[in-house]
Amino acid sequence: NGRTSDINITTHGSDWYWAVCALMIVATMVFIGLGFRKPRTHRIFHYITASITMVAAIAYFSMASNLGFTPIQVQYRRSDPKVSGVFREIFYVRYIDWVITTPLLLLDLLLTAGMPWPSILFVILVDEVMIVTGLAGALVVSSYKWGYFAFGCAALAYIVYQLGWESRKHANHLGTDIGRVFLMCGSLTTFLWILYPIAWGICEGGNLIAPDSEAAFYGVLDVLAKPVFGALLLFGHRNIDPSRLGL
Ligand code: RET
Repeated sequence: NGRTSDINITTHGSDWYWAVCALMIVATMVFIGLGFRKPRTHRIFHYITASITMVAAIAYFSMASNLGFTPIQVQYRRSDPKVSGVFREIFYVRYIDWVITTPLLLLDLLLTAGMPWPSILFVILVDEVMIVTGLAGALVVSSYKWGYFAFGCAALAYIVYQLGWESRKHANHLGTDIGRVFLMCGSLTTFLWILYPIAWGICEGGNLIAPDSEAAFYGVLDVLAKPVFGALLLFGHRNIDPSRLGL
């Protein structure tokens, strides 16, 4: 069945990944359907949000099928680098998902706050740095992986500052209704995004929990950060004209 590592998901992990995959497909269809009930000029947040769950559905299809991973040596000893050791299944496909979807999540939030394009582009660039350092760290065997992790955490700190301070103030200036959607979706995002490096630390980083537990941890986070976040965001936008955001 294509297994080439010692520590893998079981059928329980796979079933859970299938369930999340199905949920992402349903969410994508609902978000697109809701968009079609609006005039073309009012669909921007539906398109962005549906793209996020669409990409996630394919990532979850891959992981449920036990694809999109590479075996990475864990329990590595610098004193004896040739020791064959144990290999853990590391799903690099997560990072392909995140490198596409986290900029779209930030676009949802920063457009809601009416932020100027140069600010949006820089936050997105920092976000790409965060995801790529996370991938590099996950693939590195030695303890240098924690160096990459530290760069990623610094990038996340900048994103949290932009969401919690600059963008929140900007959203409040545009009106109390816009301020309220931003506060709700921005707070949810800040809270959830801080949990991702914790999951990474005990899965890809420290190999402290099994891949099935990893599936549960990241799966719950992704359901809250994508379909639940998207539903709240689109609901919050129901009475907001995009022209007020310069869109
Ligand atoms: C990594 C490891 C490096 C340090 C940090 C990370 C943060 C990742 C985040 C991911 C968010 C993903 C989302 C996916 C969509 O559902 C890459 C784990 C800080 C915040 C929201």
